Amino acid sequence: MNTEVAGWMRAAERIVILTGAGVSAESGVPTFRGSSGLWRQFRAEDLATPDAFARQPALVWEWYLWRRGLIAAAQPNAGHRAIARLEQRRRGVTLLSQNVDGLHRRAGSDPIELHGNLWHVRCANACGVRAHDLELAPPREQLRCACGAWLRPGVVWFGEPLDPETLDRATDAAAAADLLLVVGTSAVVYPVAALPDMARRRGVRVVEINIDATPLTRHVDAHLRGSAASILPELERQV
Ligand code: BJW
Repeated sequence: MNTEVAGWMRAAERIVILTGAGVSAESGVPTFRGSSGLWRQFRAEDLATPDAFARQPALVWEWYLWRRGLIAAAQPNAGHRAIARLEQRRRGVTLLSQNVDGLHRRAGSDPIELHGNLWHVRCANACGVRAHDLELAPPREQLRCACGAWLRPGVVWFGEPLDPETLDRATDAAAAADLLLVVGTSAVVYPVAALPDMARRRGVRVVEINIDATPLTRHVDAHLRGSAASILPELERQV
């Protein structure tokens, strides 16, 4: 099956790769769902919503600062690096990621980040202040914008719209692809979860790489069961 998929990749002019938390799992970054997912320890509704931030900003920041610490200590894995090599070696490869951890960038990729980036902050009061790569740590004053409001993580929470321009770019890329690789995502969080189905209806070949089945599995042209860090380098070597 991997050989057939590698053949599809060689023949494709435009390849889109859509990644989720599973691609960073082997770097030691917890996924969201599943037996060791983040949502098992913390309820998403308690932490990753605008309401939660409005109620308990300090608690939500504590969770994000804890995750920043985990991610800062992690390294991109063989899966991230295989994607970056593919982008460098071939024209027409577009990376879309739901991940906010920045590990694709550290591997040398230039992803379209659909759910934002954990290393970015912006003013929670939308005064216009945005910043990248702030070294944020308690004390709490550092988490305040110059306008006096809280700063917030530059990520997309449940109930918030994705940046329309970013979503349009991702949708256009997926619709125009010859091949869409969907890697390490449970494919349940919308609107991103709708991209593979939209692409398939437009005749794009869809391949899923995941250690488990997902709601997408029965709709794809091929499901490669296994870890992103083992399958992606194997495919990249054959392309
Ligand atoms: C491996 C592996 C290995 C493990 N190798 N694989 C339509 C229907 C129903 C609901 C909705 C709908 N449209 C919108 C909604 C509501 C909601 C939603 O989708 N809810 C569903 C959960 C039901 N969506 C939203 O609220 C979105 N906003 C929106 O639609 O706004 C509309 C609007 C318009 C106008 C005005 C106002 C609103 C926003 C969604 C934002 C998601 N945010 C998060 C948090 C980001 C910040 C943070 O990190 O703290 O994004 S939630 C979380 O889930 C995170 C992820 O990017 C996202 C997806 O998770 P992912 O990546 O798939 O991870 P997991 O853990 O779920 O899966 C890991 C997978 O890897 C598993 O399959 C494993 O098997 C696999 N795996 N190890 C390969 N080694």
